Amino acid sequence: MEPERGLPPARPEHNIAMWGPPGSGKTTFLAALHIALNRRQDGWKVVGANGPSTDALIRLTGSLATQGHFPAATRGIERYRWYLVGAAERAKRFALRRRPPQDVRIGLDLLDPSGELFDQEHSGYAGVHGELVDNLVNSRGIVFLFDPVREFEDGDAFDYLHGVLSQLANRMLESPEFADGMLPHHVAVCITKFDEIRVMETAEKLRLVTVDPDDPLGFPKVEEEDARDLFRALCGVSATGNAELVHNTLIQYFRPERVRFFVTSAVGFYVDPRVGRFDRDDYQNLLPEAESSKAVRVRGTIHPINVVEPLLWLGRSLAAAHRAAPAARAAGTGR
Ligand SMILES: Nc1nc2c(ncn2[C@@H]2O[C@H](COP(=O)(O)OP(=O)(O)OP(=O)(O)O)[C@@H](O)[C@H]2O)c(=O)[nH]1
Ligand SMILES: [Mg+2]
Repeated sequence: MEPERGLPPARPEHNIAMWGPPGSGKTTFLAALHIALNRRQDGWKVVGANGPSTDALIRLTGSLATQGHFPAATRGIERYRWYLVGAAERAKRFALRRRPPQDVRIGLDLLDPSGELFDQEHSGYAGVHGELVDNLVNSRGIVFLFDPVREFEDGDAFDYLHGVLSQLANRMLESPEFADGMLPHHVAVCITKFDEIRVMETAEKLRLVTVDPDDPLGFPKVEEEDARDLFRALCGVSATGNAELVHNTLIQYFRPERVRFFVTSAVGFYVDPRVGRFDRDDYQNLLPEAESSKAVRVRGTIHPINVVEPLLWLGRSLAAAHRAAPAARAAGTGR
């Protein structure tokens, strides 16, 4: 999308769909976005494009960050129209063009479906499942959430991927954008819940964990170029072994250069205010809601990890693909 001036239209142009099994962290990821942007302090912010989307942003953020509550399971499909607004290169633009500074806006039309809708048992085009497939056909960006904790226990990520993906491919068969047999979407594959002990330990065993010396909190991280290796390793230890198929299936359907991997956590690691930085012996940011309860709540302040990056990458990639489209059509490549 081109950077816009003045009031943004009520409908951001780039449809981005969240994709992942129930409980993989789709809604929490979105709920963490405001805080994630706030902590970066680089001028980017999230702004609702209309009243209901603004209300949802306030509600999701407040519930997670202030009250420490995780969102309830999503019912049907939620839609949030938000803008990422950045103040990039203000001074330079102003000096060069002698006109008022211009914000950079990335429109996100976000679909947050219930993970249940990706279940094969819902297959068929009727009802909300059909709407989900329609929405994927119309979106060009996908945030694909892979929950390693669910994979350790249930190992069903592949089941939640291949049924819907087959339907998506089937629906796009006649589209010129599918001419080379690859779907046109950009896919940000997000490994969620990096803060969980088993996920961290897997990354450590593979020696993929580093610490940025400039990070005042000393948080462990996995470099972007290593994220795919961690993904494959986590797929390899899934309960059914089927997750190994997930990586290959993604690469089979989507252009490899349009798939990027991110290691993420919506809540991040716990930081004891008295210590002020990451503590290897006490980093879990979840607490049981009540004694002997399976439900959890957030323990301390949230420090989202790689929540902004996938959305910025998708927003920028879709804007670039959109700009390149007329030239590609003129050259006869159809994209
Ligand atoms: N450790 C950890 N747990 C998380 C994180 N994000 C979410 N969770 C856990 O995952 C649960 C489900 O998160 P949701 O965001 O509701 O997942 P969803 O994918 O939207 O689920 P559906 O709406 O049912 O499809 C939460 O209740 C938390 O227990 C995270 O960053 N770290
Ligand atoms: Mg949800």
